[in-house]
Amino acid sequence: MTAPPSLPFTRRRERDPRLPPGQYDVGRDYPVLTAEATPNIEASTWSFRVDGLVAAPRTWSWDDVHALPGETWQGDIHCVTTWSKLGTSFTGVSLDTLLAEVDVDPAATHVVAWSHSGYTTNLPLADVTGAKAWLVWEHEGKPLTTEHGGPVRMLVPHLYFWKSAKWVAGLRLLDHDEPGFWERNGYHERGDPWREQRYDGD
Ligand SMILES: Nc1nc2c(c(=O)[nH]1)N[C@H]1C(S)=C(S)[C@@H](COP(=O)(O)O)O[C@H]1N2
Ligand SMILES: [Mo]
Repeated sequence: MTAPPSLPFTRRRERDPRLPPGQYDVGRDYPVLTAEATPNIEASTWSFRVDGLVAAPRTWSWDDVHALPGETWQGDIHCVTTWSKLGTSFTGVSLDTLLAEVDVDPAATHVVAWSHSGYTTNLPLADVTGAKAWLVWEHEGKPLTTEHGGPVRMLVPHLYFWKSAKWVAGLRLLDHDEPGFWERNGYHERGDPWREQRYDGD
């Protein structure tokens, strides 16, 4: 018996293992997705507040967050509308660093992030601690543009990108879950792209 001829032309190109199910590589593009009107916030007036279940609320200015140890994150981001941007980077400060400066009540289980523009999104506290979430002001070495959330946005890259609030203004610590803007409009409470948690009930 002779071996059957190999048919290399029938081999499918392998899917990039960095792509979660149902996602495609958007390439160099970086789409803008904004539900509200894009606000114009100056770095000099931007602030970030942590309140709710903390011993005392705390507010940081642009200069305050820049005085903290900075970090550059490299990896992939995934939008629920199915584009992913692979191998990108953002620079800012870890939420661990900020939360270490407030006394978090052990009863806190969830957070709501809100934006200067009124957008909100909810997350389990465990999804914004343990080196998983940042406040960022640079994208690929350049200042974050206004349409992408500048001067400062959240970055929670292990969840769908709607959890990464642009023009972020604060984080409220809660002892219960409280749906944010998209979560009240049919999107999943957690939004793990590897489990394809796009919509409520997925
Ligand atoms: N304030 C605010 N943040 C937001 C959004 C928004 O509409 N408003 N959209 C979310 C969604 S759905 C995505 S995919 C990303 C888009 O970020 P980009 O416009 O920088 O690509 O921001 C998230 N953060
Ligand atoms: Mo999105």
